[in-house]
Amino acid sequence: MTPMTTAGLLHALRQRLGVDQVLTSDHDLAPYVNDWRGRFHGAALAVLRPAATDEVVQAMRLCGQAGVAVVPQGGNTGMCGGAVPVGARSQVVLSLQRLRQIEQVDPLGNVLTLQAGVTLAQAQEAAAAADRLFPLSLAAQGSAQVGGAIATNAGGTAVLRYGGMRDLVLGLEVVLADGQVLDLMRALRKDNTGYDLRQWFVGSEGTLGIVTRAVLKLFPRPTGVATVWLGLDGATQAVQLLRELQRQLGDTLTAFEFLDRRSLDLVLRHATGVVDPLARPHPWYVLAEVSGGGDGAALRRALEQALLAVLEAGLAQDAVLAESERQRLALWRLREEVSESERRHGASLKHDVAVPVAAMPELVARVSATLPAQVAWATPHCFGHVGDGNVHLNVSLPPGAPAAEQDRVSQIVYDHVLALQGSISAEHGIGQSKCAQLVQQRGERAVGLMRQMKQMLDPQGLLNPGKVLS
Ligand code: FAD
Ligand code: 2HG
Ligand code: ZN
Repeated sequence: MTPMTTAGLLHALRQRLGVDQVLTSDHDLAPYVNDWRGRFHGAALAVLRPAATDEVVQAMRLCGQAGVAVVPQGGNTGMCGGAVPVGARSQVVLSLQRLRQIEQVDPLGNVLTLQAGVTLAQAQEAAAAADRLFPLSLAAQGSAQVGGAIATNAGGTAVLRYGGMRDLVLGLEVVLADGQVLDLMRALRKDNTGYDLRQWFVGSEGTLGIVTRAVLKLFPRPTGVATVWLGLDGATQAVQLLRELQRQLGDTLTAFEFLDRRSLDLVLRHATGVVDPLARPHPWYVLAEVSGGGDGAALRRALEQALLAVLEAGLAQDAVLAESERQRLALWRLREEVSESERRHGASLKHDVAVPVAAMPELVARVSATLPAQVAWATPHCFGHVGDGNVHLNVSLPPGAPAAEQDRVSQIVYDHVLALQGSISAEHGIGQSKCAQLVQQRGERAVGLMRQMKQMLDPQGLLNPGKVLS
């Protein structure tokens, strides 16, 4: 068969998807080929905007015939450049943004069936309208899509109680590289019929298939909530505080986030309408939340009692409880605005790392001591998810910081992480920015097996080349 020309491909795609859904002008392409931080810039032949699984199939088949690679894209909020094409202008971006139907909310089965382009916020709203909770929550939830969260195995602020995306996916529909549809759309809590193929695609960052639909777990919607902001002396106290609050409050403790003073300073400087809620500065802060059934009064009493004990024990130095929903949201903003404030401050190196929870203070201590000693400008600010051992050890870049020094900074962080049996990507994925570290992290044998999986599912290398496995 004669390979299809570029013009032939674009013509055929326009016939199948509609003229308006195949974008080619530089102006139209710009939001799809640059990431939100302005760190990754790509080029594309076109952006495709199918509206249904069948159109994704047609696009995949045509691109396969033409030998043109496809970069699946959700909300383009990813941190590792996974949704931005790499290389010459020879790939197409396939945006899932028009697959945005909530298909079914089943309150009895506690499941939500939807298309992949639904945003996390829309999924939460659909669940809430049926008096249920879809728990995955992160600051980009207004733009990040369910398909993107599945493809990155996203974490966020509710993992402590509800798990990450891998734990929340019951069923999936995936369009494979050859255009076949893999139907794994079950709503089963138990299913031991052979290998769990769903999990191959969760966290595969668009390199093994395109997620088009999903069945997600729902939970009872908490009716009561109480939120507290605490000032702490250090990371060691944060882990002790977590365990003590869990001991006293059990599973009602649904969030336990932390940030250091540097991170809070970024927010106070760059976000609007925010104030430091405590009278004096502290080296560390924790945002803790309890939630559950009832009107919240009992939860609040239990939290108040626990706070008295932890303040008495010196695990926290000061605390402020939210007195209203407005105050609760204001406390959350202090945590959720860190990434955006960091971006406004300028370019930064991101290190989304995890270690066993008890080792988190040691990691922070080692990195904070050694980094600035070895590279003068490299003082990290730390924030993240204590219960998951997941720290974001980000470093703001001075203008003109040499690339070699930037690489050295990341390598120093990663060496400490690996020495503590940790992970160089806790929740953001590998994308295009961490491919070089994958073998060091996972070892030749595991990465070799990943390559075999990729070869089996995508022998032509059509899906998101240059990501995860370089
Ligand atoms: P994109 O960025 O579009 O894509 C990400 C990857 O998934 C790419 O490799 C892409 O090819 C692939 N992909 C996208 N859709 C599909 C699909 N349907 N099928 C197959 N592959 C697909 N992440 C966290 O884990 N925790 C956080 O707390 C968190 N907080 C954030 C806060 C802010 C302010 C921002 C901007 C981002 C944050 N993120 C966080 C990162 C990001 O939001 C998540 O990784 C999210 O899951 C990405 O979703 P997306 O739809 O934007 O995916
Ligand atoms: C968070 O925890 C996100 O807020 C973003 O994972 C982290 O901006 C980052 O580095
Ligand atoms: Zn995070």
